[in-house]
Amino acid sequence: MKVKAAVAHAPQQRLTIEQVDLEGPKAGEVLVEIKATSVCHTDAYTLSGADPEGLFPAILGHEGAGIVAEVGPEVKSLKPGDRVIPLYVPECRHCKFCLSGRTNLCQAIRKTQGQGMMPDGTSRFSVGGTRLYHYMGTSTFSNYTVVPEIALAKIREDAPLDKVCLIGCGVTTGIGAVINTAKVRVGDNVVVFGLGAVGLNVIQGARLSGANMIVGVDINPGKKAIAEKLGMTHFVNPKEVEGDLVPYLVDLTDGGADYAFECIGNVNVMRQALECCHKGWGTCVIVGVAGAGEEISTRPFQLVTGRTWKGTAFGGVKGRTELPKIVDWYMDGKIILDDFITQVMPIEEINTAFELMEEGKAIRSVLTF
Ligand code: NAD
Ligand code: AHE
Ligand code: ZN
Repeated sequence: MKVKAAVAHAPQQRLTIEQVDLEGPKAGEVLVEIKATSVCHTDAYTLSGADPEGLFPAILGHEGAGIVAEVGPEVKSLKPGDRVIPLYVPECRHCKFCLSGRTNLCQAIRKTQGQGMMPDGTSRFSVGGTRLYHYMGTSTFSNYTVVPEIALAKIREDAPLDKVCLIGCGVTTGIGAVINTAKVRVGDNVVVFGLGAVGLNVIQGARLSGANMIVGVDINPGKKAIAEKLGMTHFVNPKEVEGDLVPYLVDLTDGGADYAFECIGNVNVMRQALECCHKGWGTCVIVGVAGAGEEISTRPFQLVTGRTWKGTAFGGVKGRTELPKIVDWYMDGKIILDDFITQVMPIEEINTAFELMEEGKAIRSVLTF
């Protein structure tokens, strides 16, 4: 079938809206009509050329929501008309990782997903006979996409797709990082570096967990107001701090953060985030994604003296099992989501959405088809 997609032909080039060929779903696959998608910083990171797994030409996008249009052979859990959120971390419920009870990182299709292919090693997208790569197993910058059944969370029928698309990444990642990965407890002091959709949702998760101090750190003072609405108690602009940021944060939090979250993708900030943690027990959670070849470093003494570095993908959430509950939280008014949507625009304006994100003028732009 012919579909409308935003194609990324090469790194650092504008996306082009094109009519693209999409093959129907094969065994275990599902054709989804994407109704809305938002742009996450990870899309911009891959488009920048910094992603070691970045492949071109590709159809990017991983924060979307849609309706099942057709199911391939052997698909059992979904039917046409079901509302779904695509999952860049699938949940097969059979692999060693799924059965471990220790991680959400299902590995059933990770290899082919990283190669921009469906699990059978081929692509469903092409244009003018040229193969297009899938992206993160989701490729939501297209009005139709083919996704493995194990990478679709079925959600309730009354969920507004132009809102809950954010649950496909930013909202879930931020809240999950706090609740699943860090397991923040009542009274903990939390420091959050980077107040984009991910960091703001860490703030929201920290408030829900009953944190005491919730310190937000961002070089863009325009993020202060929304962060305060979500529960931030103290704002720190590193550009306004005299002297080193780390001792400033350690002082502010009476000895250091119980938990610090890096939500930027900057390896220098990842070091600051670890070193502002409390001696003896503070834990730093890495959420941001850093570019090819970049590495983190610190004095091993920081770890010897009781600080921990850990990381999280998709907030440690098992998507098929847990996303329906997160959608319920939104529908029941337990979590804020609408405030993150700063722009709504047609897919034709997707390049503007990327520009607004880079300029710090958007939290999330939602694109509709
Ligand atoms: P974003 O661009 O919307 O937000 C980043 C924020 O960081 C901005 O407010 C910016 O002003 C701030 N910032 C930039 N440099 C800074 C600095 N030196 N000090 C303080 N603040 C600074 O991005 P986002 O969509 O919220 O994503 C954040 C990061 O999380 C990205 O690296 C993204 O790739 C990653 N991410 C990871 C996961 C995961 O599963 N681990 C999921 C989603 C996003
Ligand atoms: N391709 C990158 C990896 C990027 C990365 O870490 N992605 C996160 C999700 S970011 C969503 O906005 C993730 O899920 N990681 C786990 C995984 O298996 O990819 C690289 O550096 O190679
Ligand atoms: Zn994302």
